[in-house]
Amino acid sequence: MRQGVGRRASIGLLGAMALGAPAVAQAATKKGKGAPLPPITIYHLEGRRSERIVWLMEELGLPYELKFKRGDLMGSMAPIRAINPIVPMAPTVQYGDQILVESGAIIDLILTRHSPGRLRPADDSRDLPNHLIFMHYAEGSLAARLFSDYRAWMAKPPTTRSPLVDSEACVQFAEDHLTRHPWFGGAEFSGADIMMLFPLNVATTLNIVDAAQFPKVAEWKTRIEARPAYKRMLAKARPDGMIGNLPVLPKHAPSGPRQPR
Ligand SMILES: N[C@@H](CCC(=O)N[C@@H](CS)C(=O)NCC(=O)O)C(=O)O
Repeated sequence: MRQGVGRRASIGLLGAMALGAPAVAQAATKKGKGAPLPPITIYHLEGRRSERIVWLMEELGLPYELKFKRGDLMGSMAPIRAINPIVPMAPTVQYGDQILVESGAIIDLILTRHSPGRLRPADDSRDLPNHLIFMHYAEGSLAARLFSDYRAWMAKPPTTRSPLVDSEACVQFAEDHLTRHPWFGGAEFSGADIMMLFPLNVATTLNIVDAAQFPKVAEWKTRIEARPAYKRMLAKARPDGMIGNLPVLPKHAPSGPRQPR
C-alpha cells in the first residue's frame, strides 16, 4: 500500500537542473520542489531504525510504500535478505532501481535532492554544523558506543564503566547541546532529530544510561512525541507498539572514575 499524500505528480517541475551553477548553490538553501521522487519502498522492522525513513517521509508529506510483516521481525527480514543479501538490515530502501542503506545517507539524499530547504538548516547558517554533527553522531558515536557498552555488559556485567566506551558521556554530549539549542539541528527541528531519537531511546529504554540524569533529552523526547508526523509514523510503522525488545539491563551501571581518552 502506498502511504503519504501522493505529491509525486506535483514535484520536480523545474528542479535544480534548469538552473545555472551559482543559482543551484543558492537554491539549495531555499525551500523548493526538488527533483522528482522515484518510487520508494521502505523495508521495515517494527521499532527499529527504518522508522526514521517512515517518519521523514511523513514529515515531508512524500509518498512511499512500506513493507513489513506485522508482529514478525524475522518475517520482515526475509524480503530484506532477498534484495540485500550481503548486509541485510533495516532500513533497506528501494529507490527507483537503486538499493539504499544507512539511514543517515538516505535522509540526507531525500532532503538534499527532493526537499531542498526542508528539515536541514540553510547552507550558510550557523546551524548547519550542528545538524551535520548530529546527523553523523547518532550512528557514528552514540549508537556504536551504546551497543558496545550493552554487549559488553551482557557478556560480563561491569563493576565500573569502561574508560574507552562510555555511553553516559555520549548521552551527556546530547544533553549539553540541548541546554543551548531546542533541537539537534539548532533552532529548528531537522533530520538530525530524526537520527537521534532511536539511539537515545535505546539508551534509556534498555537502561544503558539512567534517564533521570538527562532531563533535557527527556523534554526533547516529549516534544518529538507530540509531532503529528511522528504519531502518523507510529500508527503505520509500529501499530502494535514495540516488539522483540532486547533484555533491559538489570540496573544502572555504576559510574567509575573517568579516564583520559
Ligand atoms: N547504521 C545503519 C544500521 C542499520 C541496522 O543495523 N539496523 C538494524 C535494525 S535497527 C538491523 O537491521 N539489524 C539486523 C539484524 O540485526 O539482523 C543505519 O543507520 O541504517
